[in-house]
Amino acid sequence: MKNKETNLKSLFLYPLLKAFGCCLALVSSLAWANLTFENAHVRLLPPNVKNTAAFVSITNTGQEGICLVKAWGDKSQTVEFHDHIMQNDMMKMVHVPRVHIAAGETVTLQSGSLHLMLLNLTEKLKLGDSVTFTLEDDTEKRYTFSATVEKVQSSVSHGHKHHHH
Ligand SMILES: [Cu+2]
Repeated sequence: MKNKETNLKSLFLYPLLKAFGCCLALVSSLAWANLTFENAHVRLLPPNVKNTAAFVSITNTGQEGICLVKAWGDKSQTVEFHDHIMQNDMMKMVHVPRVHIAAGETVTLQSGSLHLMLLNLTEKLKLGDSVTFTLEDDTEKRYTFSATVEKVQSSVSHGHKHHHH
């Protein structure tokens, strides 16, 4: 009799535990960081140029802010976040160590502003080529997107010299 009772209990308990476990998983997946990428493209430059830039709109569709700290690409040795600042009346590119994207916010990487810098290209990029990028946040979660090589008009065309450090 006692055994039967225990079995009955565990029969009821088991689905309850399962449901509870599912609930937990659902809650944590809602809190998961997520980014979406739109309009990703890489600037086409003459084949002898070893560095170029990539642009993309990044939207944080999660419920928490995301802080991007690392970037890689499959067509260059190094990928860095860069921004343009005015220094001594000159437009200058600077390395940005972290890019923060608040929950629900879109950060647009564009010509003349924040961008991904591809340093030391490992192959010659042609129009229409695809470059795959991986970004990593400060919790080591990774996000991947692809960008197409396109002709991009420079928005820094009002007489400022483009100095690379
Ligand atoms: Cu740059």
